[in-house]
Amino acid sequence: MQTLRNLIGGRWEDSTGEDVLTVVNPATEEAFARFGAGSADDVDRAVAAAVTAQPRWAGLTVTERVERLHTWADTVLAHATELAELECREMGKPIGIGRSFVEGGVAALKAAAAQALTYPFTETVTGPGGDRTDIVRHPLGATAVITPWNFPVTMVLGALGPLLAAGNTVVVKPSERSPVSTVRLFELAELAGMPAGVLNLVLGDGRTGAALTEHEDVRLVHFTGSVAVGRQVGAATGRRLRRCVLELGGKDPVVVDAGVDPVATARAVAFGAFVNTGQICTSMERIYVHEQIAEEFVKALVAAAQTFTIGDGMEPGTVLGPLVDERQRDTVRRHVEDAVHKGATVRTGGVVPRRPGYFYPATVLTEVDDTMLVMTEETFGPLAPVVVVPTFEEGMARAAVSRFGLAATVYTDDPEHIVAAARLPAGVVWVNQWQGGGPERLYEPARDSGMGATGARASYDAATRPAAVHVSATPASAGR
Ligand code: TXE
Repeated sequence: MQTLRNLIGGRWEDSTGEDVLTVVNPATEEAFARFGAGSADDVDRAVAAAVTAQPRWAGLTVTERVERLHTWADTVLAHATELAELECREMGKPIGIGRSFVEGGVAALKAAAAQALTYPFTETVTGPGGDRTDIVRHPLGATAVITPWNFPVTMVLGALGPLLAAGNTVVVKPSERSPVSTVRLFELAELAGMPAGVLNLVLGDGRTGAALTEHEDVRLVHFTGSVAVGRQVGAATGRRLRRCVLELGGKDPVVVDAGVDPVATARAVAFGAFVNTGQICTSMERIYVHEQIAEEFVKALVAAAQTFTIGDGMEPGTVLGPLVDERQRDTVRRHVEDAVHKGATVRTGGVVPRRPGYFYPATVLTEVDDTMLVMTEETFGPLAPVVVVPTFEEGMARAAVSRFGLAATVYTDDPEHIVAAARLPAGVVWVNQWQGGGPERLYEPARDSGMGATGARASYDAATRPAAVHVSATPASAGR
């Protein structure tokens, strides 16, 4: 059984917390790693290490910091398969897609590093009388990044790029369900020559996370996770007048218009609903399809769902891995039972397979209505609930009804409908594709799905504090 440790100020050390947590492989239900839950004292020392290391790190030039980030990114890329295998063992993601998401995280880190080279950390504005105003964007200091279990490596790399390139130092607290790949990521950071104390790692659960968000010297918390915990993080940072960036849950709708190719669109929707076993914040969780193509679309969606073969993500043929744990599978099972109880039809899937592991098949539901949990609460599992609508307008109106507002997808070739898509209350709206946009994709989640913009310059604006220094053109010796 592997024992995981914290990295504080460049030293690997055991947590001083009492509780020992274990990491369970969701495909086999076997524990394979353990670690002590980080104590408040561990958190305090990690933040102190970040505070101590920050002036020297900020004292480097942007180019020097960017070079170190590129070296780390290249080291991660060289170990992408190993990281994908660790993620697969700790949360079930099949290694094929796991590797592509690790590569996505590396690309995000490199893109953030590239953006740093053109970001205006200092700019000067000259006034009419020759007065000068220098706008200087200072790093915040020591910051915290708290991540969930669905994309452990990608989430850390995506959050850290702008924070580090801007001259901040970081304490990372990964999910207690998937800490192993993050530990390896930090070992690779050491290998890549990241200076001690710039990157610190404290393992633990919600209590460790809470100690980090409450810490007086943490200047910003970047949190990705549930709405419930996001509210706690927002309250804790708000009370201390510290910044937070919250990327929370979603219940993303898909609206499928008449006139599109029902088979090709069904295959795309199957991918959006089932990849990573539906455990993506921007998974396609509600499907509204125009009645004109509904029958063909549903038939193709069922056929596509049946190609998502279940298995251990380490086996090459696996397309659908297990859910991260029993609790997550129970949520999925509860949503299906509620839907069926209220009149939904299971077209494929819907039955827990008789085998070890927290598996649940790719499931398509029809005769669904908006009173069902599967249409109102975040499922975060491999379900595709389909509602047939008589018009595009009705699909859009129903898609807009949710307490969430993370992302939305619309498939249509009607130019007016493409314009209408932009009005959906979401941080990101994809039209005729899913997940596109890259590092320039500037957005802020709407409604309960989060707070704080990310992407393009917003991530640097969040990672820095602008100060204006106004210099008079009239020398002090000139008398007044
Ligand atoms: O999230 P949590 P979990 C949703 C999804 C999922 C649900 C729960 O619906 O079913 O959230 O998942 C740390 N102060 N998403 O349990 O509980 C915790 O240790 C500070 C959507 O992963 O929010 C972990 O590191 N930190 C989301 C992290 O917060 C605290 C992806 C997330 O845990 C804390 C994941 C506290 N009080 C889940 N309590 C997305 N948008 O992708 C816990 N943590």
